[in-house]
Amino acid sequence: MHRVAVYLMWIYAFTTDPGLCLDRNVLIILADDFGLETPVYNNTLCKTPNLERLAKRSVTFQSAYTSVSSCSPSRAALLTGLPSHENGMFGLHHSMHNFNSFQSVLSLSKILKRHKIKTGIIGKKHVGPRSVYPFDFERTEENSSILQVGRNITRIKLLVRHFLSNAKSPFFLYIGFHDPHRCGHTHPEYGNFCENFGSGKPGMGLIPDWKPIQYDPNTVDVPYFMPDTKEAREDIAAYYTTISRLDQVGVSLVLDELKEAGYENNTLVIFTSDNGPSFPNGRTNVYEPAVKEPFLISNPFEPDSWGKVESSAVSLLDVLPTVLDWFAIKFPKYKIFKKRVKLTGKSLLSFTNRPFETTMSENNEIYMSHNLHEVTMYYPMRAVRVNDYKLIHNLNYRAPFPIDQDFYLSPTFQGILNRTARGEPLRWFKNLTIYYQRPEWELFDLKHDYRELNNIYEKESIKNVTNLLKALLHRWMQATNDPWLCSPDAVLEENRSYEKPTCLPLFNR
Ligand SMILES: [Ca+2]
Repeated sequence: MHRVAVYLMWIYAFTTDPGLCLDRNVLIILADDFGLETPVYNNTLCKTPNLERLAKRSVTFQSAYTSVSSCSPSRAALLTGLPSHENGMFGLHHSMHNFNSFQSVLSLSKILKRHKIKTGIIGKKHVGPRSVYPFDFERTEENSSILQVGRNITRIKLLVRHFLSNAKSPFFLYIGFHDPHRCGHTHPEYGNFCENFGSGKPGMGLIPDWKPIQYDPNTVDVPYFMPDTKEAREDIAAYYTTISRLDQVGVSLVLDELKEAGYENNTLVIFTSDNGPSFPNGRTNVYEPAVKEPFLISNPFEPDSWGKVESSAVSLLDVLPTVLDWFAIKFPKYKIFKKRVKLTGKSLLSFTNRPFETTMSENNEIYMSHNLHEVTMYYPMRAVRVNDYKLIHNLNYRAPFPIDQDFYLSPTFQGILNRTARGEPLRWFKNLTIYYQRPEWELFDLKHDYRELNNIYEKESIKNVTNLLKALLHRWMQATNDPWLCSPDAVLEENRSYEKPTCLPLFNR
């Protein structure tokens, strides 16, 4: 459909209902534990031709960050616009971890349903309770096999087709792929990244729409945060193969279904990942490989913005404001535990509306809030990134940094453990002592130290920068009603005679 025709439809929608934009839809494609291993982000070895195709219709954000590098907390943050410490999803949702968002939280799907926008979720949900995250159409791990709805791309294609054939504008469809999440912990029979699931090899089943791309471990790109060892290279090669499944469905099949159903020209498409890959410095950290995400926004009404590469820093906390802005819905006023909820993210539509302006540069702060991953992994961290500086506050720095079960069993981490035990060279940029034992505060100059190795927190000559970042972080924690506001050396009191939240000292240093 031509752009003029689309605009006429848009104007018509405003004429009939000045409150909402009802002629349009949103499709969110969320990868699981996917980093920047794609030519869209300058890794030319890992082939993702369909993501590149989407990038040609999108604004590509070079500095997009998740607010927390853990599956359930990240998804909850994306769907509520609130950091994990505010929405209550402190760690993983499933099994004995049992984390849930607070009952009073208003999620994106709940808000959209109130406005009669049809909502659908296919694939990995991993958030709860259901009353907070209701969808009209749900095919997730709660009522299906996660491998079937999250990794079997033919099955996903048919589910998308089913949803679209029964939908009419406006709708909101959220597809949560399980690729390229690790698999060795739960389904080792399919390989470390489920790279053999549906491959057609004996006993692996066959996904008709998938043509696996195989990689030679000797020729993969070993990023700086990985050990350059045989086992790590094999891990990366398997990860690449699983990315080929994500690419072939995530962009190709799903977008083809959208086009076939006639919604290509009025659907905002957002592609991103919940958190970075399960590698060292990756998932469960707040270092760059953990929190930096692929992030594409395709606005069908603004073809002039297609192919644009944007350097402004953005957050997955911006997704909810962006979607509400797209539908012209105001964020509802509400409270959690009698505290007013305020969004700290912003709509990103202006990046797609004004292609040749540098926008939002005045608001370039990115915040992160991590608490747990698995229930045993209490390691709260708060971080702020402003321009080239990133400040990390490790609240539980007195304990060693915890390792999750999934990553522990990975060939990469087992290799680090075994080589450490045998006293062999790690061929890694850190060692386990550095990895486990972290100082309370870390400050990095990302421009000159992108590997985040040189902690300049104590550097006198930049004390003004340090103090500014600390003040910004504290202000954000206050604004988002952070229960950890006074940790680790004071107790937050806000009842009895304390009218305002007050930090009372513990004298525990
Ligand atoms: Ca994840």
